Amino acid sequence: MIRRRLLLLLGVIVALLTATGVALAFWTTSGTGTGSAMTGTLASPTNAAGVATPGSGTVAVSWTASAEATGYYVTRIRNSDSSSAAACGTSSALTAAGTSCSDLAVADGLYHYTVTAVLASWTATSASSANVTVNSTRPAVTVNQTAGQADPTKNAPINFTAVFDTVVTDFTSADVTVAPGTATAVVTGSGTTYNIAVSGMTVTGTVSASIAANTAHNAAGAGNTASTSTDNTVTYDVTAPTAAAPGATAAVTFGTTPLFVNNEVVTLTDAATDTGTGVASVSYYYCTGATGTCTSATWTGIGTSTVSATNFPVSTSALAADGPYRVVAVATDAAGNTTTSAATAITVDITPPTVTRPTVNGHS
Ligand SMILES: [Ca+2]
Ligand SMILES: [Ca+2]
Repeated sequence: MIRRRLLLLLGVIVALLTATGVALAFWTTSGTGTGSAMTGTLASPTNAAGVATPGSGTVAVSWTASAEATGYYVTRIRNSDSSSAAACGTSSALTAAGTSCSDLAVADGLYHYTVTAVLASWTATSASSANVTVNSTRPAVTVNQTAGQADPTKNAPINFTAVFDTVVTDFTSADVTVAPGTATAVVTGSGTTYNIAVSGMTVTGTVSASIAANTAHNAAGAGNTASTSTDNTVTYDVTAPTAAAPGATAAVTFGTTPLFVNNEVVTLTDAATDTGTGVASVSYYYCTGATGTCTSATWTGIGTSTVSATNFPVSTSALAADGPYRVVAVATDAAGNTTTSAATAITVDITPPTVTRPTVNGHS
């Protein structure tokens, strides 16, 4: 009978030791006299929860306090293998005082959390939180000038292409950073690929487009990383070159204006300049006659030079007939802006004077 009672008692003790969520109290005493002690039960924390920040390894863990607890420690359990790890930098030896903490640098995976209340040597552990998915993957995006976009260009809009490595759901025109500050972007497209049309530039300069971090989000809510680019700048040039009236020289010349050219090759030059993309070429044209306008409607081409170092020289013997001419230069910059110079007057006289045999006393 005594043995049976002992076994029963042992059974009760084992049951108490293995019960979850119930704390065990203990105390020691020595000496004599009287004293008092309180006993009670340390309740488990409740409402343990974890919320992962999309695109990061951070989980915000929270719980409802246990009345008698002096601190808490948090345990992260990986669902795939039930492995446990100390979370939030807490442990039984290093408890947290509040009712929330951040669990940092958590590897991607599916987890749940428990929170353990501590009072002296008492502990009481919460029920598991709901599952928490940690996924630190963020959308990456490239921005480059669109294939076929002229660079340099004098035309707007200037087009760029944004390509995300995963579908984003909330990418808008407001998410694009453009330069110069006067420019605006209009985004079209969906899914992973978008066109960014930039316009509103008022001066010659460099136009660029980029996307700051965390402006567009994937379906899980993770914000993008800042855009990267191979070439996201386009030179915008709306400043026409300057072009003076062309110079004209020949091996034998007399005077300057009008230039007298005695059946010589004429070399035309122009010290054209340009702000923005630089002078790409100078073309020369002539119109016959001493006066009147000389435009593309009436002129005849002489030639084109791209040699800026020597002021775009073109040599010609095209001015073959006697008479007055006007020669103009048309300077074109690398973006296609053009300027037509004032005219330089040239007089061509390739007909030698006729000489009559002189007569002496009526005899030749
Ligand atoms: Ca470029
Ligand atoms: Ca220019």
